[in-house]
Amino acid sequence: MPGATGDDAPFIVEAGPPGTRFSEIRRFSRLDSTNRYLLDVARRHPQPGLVAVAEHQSAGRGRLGRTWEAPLGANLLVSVLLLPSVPVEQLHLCNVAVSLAAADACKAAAGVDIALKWPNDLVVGERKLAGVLAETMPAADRSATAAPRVVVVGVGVNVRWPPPDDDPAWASVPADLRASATSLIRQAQRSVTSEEVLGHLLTALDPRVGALDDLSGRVQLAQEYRDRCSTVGRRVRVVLADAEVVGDALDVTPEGHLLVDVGACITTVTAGDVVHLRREG
Ligand code: BT5
Repeated sequence: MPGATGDDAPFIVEAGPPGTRFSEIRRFSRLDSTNRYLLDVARRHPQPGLVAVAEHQSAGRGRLGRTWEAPLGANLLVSVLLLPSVPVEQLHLCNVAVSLAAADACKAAAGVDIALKWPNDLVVGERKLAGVLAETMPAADRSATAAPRVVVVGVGVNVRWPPPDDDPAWASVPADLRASATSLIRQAQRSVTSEEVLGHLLTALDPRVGALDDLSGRVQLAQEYRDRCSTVGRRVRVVLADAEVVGDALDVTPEGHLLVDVGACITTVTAGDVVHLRREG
């Protein structure tokens, strides 16, 4: 069914997996950012479980003003609109729920084992296969009493790009991503579609979104993240806004912060980029 909202590009409406809360998927061929789109929609009508998918994003968002790259039609670019009853200090669990579901989807659709790298990467070895970005509405756009709050979580999963080395499209991959990124087609060596990954992702996400709303569910999500987080137990370099620290990553707190033993003390890292250093010996 075709649809449109205001100035945005036209979209096709599809149903999500039966029995899940994701009853409406809006599929765009081109959009600036699926996260931006759902945040705008939420200002007018916060419809929990609404999903936006784009074949191409002209301004795909990463963290800290960075961009997310994907050529037209090659990868899964999807965002979901959530209205979780989560204490503000645990909002990072929305990111966790989507990360775990995306990892499960990569396994189910392509047989690829994924690890979670703190804070928001899905990796195979040290290569990034997907990135997750959770955003809330700016305070000015929220009513003071509005609860639960709108959270939009977007994930970019590299399905067919970066391509295998012998594919002519390899030339289109920026030099930094050649060294740091991977995709399902590179890891699985077999064909897999974004639609398959999306179906598995939404199916795996549905119970985890339910888990966000109660205490025991949140404890379970945090534990599952710690169990699958490849950063815990590693020697790491953490790049902060204005400094770097090197140490041993000990754990992730219930608030989603990384505890790093830097020798003289244990530092709590709330935001930053992590480099896994080589194991010694
Ligand atoms: C992220 O940011 O990893 C979050 C990415 C979220 C993208 C999704 S797509 C659907 C939804 N709508 C949006 O607008 N965004 C979300 P960050 O940790 O800041 O990583 C960004 C960095 O990853 C870039 O600066 C590049 O170095 C690298 N990068 C960009 N594209 C990549 C790709 N396809 N694969 C691997 N690395 C990539």
